[in-house]
Amino acid sequence: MTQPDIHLFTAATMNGYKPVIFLEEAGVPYDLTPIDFSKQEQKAPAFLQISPNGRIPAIVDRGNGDFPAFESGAILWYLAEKYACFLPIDAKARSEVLQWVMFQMGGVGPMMGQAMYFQRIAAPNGEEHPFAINFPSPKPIPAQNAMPFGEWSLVDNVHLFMRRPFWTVRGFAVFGHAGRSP
Ligand SMILES: N[C@@H](CCC(=O)N[C@@H](CS)C(=O)NCC(=O)O)C(=O)O
Repeated sequence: MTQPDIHLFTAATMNGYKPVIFLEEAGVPYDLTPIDFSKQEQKAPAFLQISPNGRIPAIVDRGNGDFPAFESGAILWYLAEKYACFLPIDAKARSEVLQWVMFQMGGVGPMMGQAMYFQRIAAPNGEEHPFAINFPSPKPIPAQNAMPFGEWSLVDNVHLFMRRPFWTVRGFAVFGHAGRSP
């Protein structure tokens, strides 16, 4: 039996869901290796060849010379181009989607990750730092300032950005984070 092109390395986390959502929504075959953080599998030398930052998600595209990709936003972008879906072709529409993917990657994701670390890991372990805990965490964006269609506001209305006509890699990038607050 032929193997699917995409082999995914992931775990059940907010970033880990992103390529899974893409692959399921696109209906393309893939297989996956679950990465067990408790065993530090994300830092194993073989995995670092695929994901140099030692984090999930990552993919290997067997259909493209075993091309490796890490960083969830870059993976979504790569998959969108490979399968020609969930990323508009028109330059302005495409840029608009990618602006929000970048916003998620550079803002929402890291800020929520850091907030969660200080609130849920450091504090219960005796490292309670109010300065870090009170550092501004991502706030809902007023709908009128969000998407032209009111499609997406950060955490206050998950189902709006999921509406099918607007379902692109932008939605896949924010889905895992949108329903949670640090
Ligand atoms: N910017 C990266 C973040 C990836 C990331 O933080 N992954 C976490 C899980 S959500 C991870 O692998 N953590 C394990 C570790 O840091 O050792 C992306 O979007 O792919």
